Amino acid sequence: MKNIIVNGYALANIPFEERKEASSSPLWRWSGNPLTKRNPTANIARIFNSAVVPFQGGFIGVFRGEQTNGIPLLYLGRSPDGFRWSFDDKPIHFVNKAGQPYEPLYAYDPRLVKIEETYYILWCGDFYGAAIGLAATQDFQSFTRYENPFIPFNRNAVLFPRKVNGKFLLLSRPSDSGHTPFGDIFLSASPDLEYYGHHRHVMGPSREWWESLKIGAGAAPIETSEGWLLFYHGVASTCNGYVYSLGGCLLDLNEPSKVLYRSSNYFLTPEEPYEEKGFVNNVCFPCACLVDKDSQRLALYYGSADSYVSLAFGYVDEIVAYIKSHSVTTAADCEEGLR
Ligand code: BMA
Repeated sequence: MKNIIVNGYALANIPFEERKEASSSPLWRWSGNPLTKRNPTANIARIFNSAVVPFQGGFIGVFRGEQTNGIPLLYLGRSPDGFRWSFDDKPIHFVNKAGQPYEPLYAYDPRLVKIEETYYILWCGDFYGAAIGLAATQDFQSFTRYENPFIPFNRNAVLFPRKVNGKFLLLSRPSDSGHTPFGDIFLSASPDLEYYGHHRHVMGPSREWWESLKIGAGAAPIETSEGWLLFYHGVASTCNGYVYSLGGCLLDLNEPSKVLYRSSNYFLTPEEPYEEKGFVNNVCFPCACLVDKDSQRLALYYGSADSYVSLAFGYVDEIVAYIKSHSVTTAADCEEGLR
């Protein structure tokens, strides 16, 4: 296997468990799944689709808390080891750049990306319809909300962990106002996270059943010498509703709108009881990934059945090798994405 260089954290205390059973996927599930239980606090009925980063020797996360009143909001959670979490009782309080309070009507599917010394939270919230929300924090105590990056409808926003060619890069998935039956991943550039342009198409659904309806970026891309490793969700439509699986691809380092390799197989598809059965059945929804660049160990946090947070593990070099050896791309994947 080619020696792969991974850019990112040296994370000796990454949550990890070695593979216990043989499988054809480069990812395996934690034997203790799911990580969260129902009704973890008085106000929250379920926690799922959530984002985690290393912080001050432990881990901190922004969690989708589906409240008992049915409204999703963002809650902070803290953990010494990435496995055991405690959650705040109250949702995150945001202010805008003028210091005025901003309480989202709803907020879900957060992603969390560290760029230089700032952590950015991205989510789906209300802007006269579902749209992308963005806020910054350095200490997880004060949170400054940016203006809405895009007009509605748009979801699944993820930032790259560094500027590329001098610009912040944001992946997103334009959608509709409901349970969108379509969806491609697009890339947009910004000099300041306020203004976005130079939009490019990255990739759309494929001919594989598990990602034949729509796709959406999952965790923040991981920089490797073989390209940006992106985990994403793929959706299939069945007679009993949507099925959310999880797969991966490698994007060009300098022009990430170009797909280099794309795994034709999913990495995880709903198979375990906590993925197949829950508030919404058959959902594996990745939102965050921790990587130890020295050992190549990777921990992926994904939402299961819209009810729990679950964990999967892998080695970056094995995942990259798997994507390359199972790759099927189309002309639309590989082009610059500008028409
Ligand atoms: C999507 C989002 C996700 C959810 C998924 C399955 O549209 O709302 O938060 O996990 O549907 O219900």
